[in-house]
Amino acid sequence: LSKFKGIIVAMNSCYDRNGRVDEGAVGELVAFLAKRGVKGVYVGGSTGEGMLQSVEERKRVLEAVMAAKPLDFTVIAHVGAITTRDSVELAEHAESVGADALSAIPPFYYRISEHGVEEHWASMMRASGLPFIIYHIPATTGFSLSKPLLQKMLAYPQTIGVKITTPSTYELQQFKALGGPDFLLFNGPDEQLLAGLSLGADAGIGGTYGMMPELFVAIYEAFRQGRMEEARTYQTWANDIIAELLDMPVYGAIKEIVKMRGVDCGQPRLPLEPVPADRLPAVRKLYEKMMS
Ligand code: NAY
Repeated sequence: LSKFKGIIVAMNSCYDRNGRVDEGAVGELVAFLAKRGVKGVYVGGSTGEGMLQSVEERKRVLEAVMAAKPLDFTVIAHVGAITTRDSVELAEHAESVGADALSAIPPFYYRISEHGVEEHWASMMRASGLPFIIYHIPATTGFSLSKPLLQKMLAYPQTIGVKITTPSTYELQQFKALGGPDFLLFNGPDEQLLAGLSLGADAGIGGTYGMMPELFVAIYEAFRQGRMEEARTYQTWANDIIAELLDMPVYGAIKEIVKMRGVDCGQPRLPLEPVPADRLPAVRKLYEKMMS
């Protein structure tokens, strides 16, 4: 499981001027991140806009990642979709192209029972031999992973972990206790990485990691080596930047900063908002602060 332990970037999807998937830019982004010491990438999640893409587009983004990645670079394919059918197709595809693991949110919009969600996730596991990571993000999906459902999911040997995006580390600690030492907890909120690691997270998956990978690798390494004061200084620095970022359309702003760092991934797909032109100088200032 060591290949999942570290900083994993919830990477952007890249589009050209016409809004089409830009495989070349996806490859450049993977190369940019790999050079900065991150463990791997999480493809097609919230930051990756997977839910705003067709099944074909999601496959193309993943294929571009696989083509560009270095050998020892971990790739987690987010295959969550509103229909089990699409998720199953994406799970089969992810295995066929050599991804290291699957991950999925629960189905959204309809209120699906716990049993229905379990079946949805189990279908993806049955469709591929890949390890599976539950994506728990109740604020956006409206579905909260309960301890009894997690307990049921633990009975599937493919379930290796939970990526947990909740504003409380209590739940993270409780899930870790339930899953045991070999069950992986991935910290979701970037602003809580150090808190999550302190309470048992094994790794972090985050969207702002993509624009400041060095800082998050530094937090992770300092924590692992027991340099807590240093880790706290880095996390505080990251949070000062995130606080400003959250005042803007966040996915659009991440893309603007990634572009300033050299990789043009285009605009986020509507209805996600781009940064309005009059806020671009503020993004530039934030970028300069981040690089200083
Ligand atoms: C994903 O799937 O994109 C992620 O794992 C990223 C998790 C992000 N949460 C959301 C809702 O996008 O990186 C965080 C988040 O953008 C960051 O903590 C700022 O709040």
